[in-house]
Amino acid sequence: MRRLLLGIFISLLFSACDDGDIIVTSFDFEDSSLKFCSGPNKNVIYAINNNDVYESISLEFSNNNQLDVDEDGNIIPPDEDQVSFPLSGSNRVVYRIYDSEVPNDYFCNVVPPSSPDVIEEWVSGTGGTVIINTDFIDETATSDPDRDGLENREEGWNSLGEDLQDTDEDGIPDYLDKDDDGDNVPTSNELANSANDPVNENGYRDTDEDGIPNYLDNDDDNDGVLTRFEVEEGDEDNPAAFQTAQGISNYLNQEQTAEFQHEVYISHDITRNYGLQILINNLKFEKQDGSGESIQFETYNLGNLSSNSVDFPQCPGQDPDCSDTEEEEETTETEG
Ligand SMILES: [Ca+2]
Ligand SMILES: [Ca+2]
Ligand SMILES: [Ca+2]
Ligand SMILES: [Ca+2]
Repeated sequence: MRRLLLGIFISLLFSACDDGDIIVTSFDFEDSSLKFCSGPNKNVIYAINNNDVYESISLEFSNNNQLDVDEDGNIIPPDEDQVSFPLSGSNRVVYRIYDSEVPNDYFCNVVPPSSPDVIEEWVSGTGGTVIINTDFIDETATSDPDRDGLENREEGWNSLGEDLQDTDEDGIPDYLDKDDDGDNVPTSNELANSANDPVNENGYRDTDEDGIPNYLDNDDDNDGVLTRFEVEEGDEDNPAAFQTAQGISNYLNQEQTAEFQHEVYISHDITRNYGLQILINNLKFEKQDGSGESIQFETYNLGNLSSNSVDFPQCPGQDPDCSDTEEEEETTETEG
């Protein structure tokens, strides 16, 4: 409501109100988080309010715009920090008041629902611009975007994104790297102390007691053979599976020094969480009852939409098998 009133004041102060009377309508969506759905002909970002009054606000936009939708119907966050597109015939903001409760699946139905009835409707005119600001929401001290069991603050993260810790120097900072020491044993498997191995001062497994925890140690048993090479040919990405002595993997056994050199790396792909802030500049709502009434906002904050568990591919710098050109070639082959 505060935003709406501010918008009205701005309109009164800075623009000539020659479009008719201004009516204060409830636009109170402050407690609603935005939702998204993809319908047969359009995409809709919307909020529904069933408290006090039955109302909705929705941004409808065509399927051919700058926002892409994946096969599961989720918005793919744009690569750019900000994208914008104009409000026009197929891109519009609609505010409605209804005669009864609005169901959660009201939008994006193939067959439009017969109830509730719309008793008041405001639709955006032309001239407005949709602004979408995208940012990660897993860039906080206590997030764990690589899901290795360590929070960002334990992996050398900082809010400036400068001088980030990258233990294995593969170009992927530790807070996004699920194998921090690049030894092909995931960090999540190197923290736990399944045997009665020694631990370092922070309680993390430190098999060779050199003070470097296994998840940051590329030679866990300190036998001079890198963990990633204590494997069998054909099973290069699984050091844990290579056991020539009973019950203990060679990479944790100082007595076993069989070595097989290779250039295989485990997948470093992760998923990340994004927040999309939706703003409308120069939004002009026109009441759809022929009265000519309108409301103008210089900047209307529609709200925030989150997009979670979005695929985030990563390639270790040393890995010859997943460079960008390789991926493009593979894509072309699949399509051809
Ligand atoms: Ca790294
Ligand atoms: Ca990590
Ligand atoms: Ca590791
Ligand atoms: Ca070793």
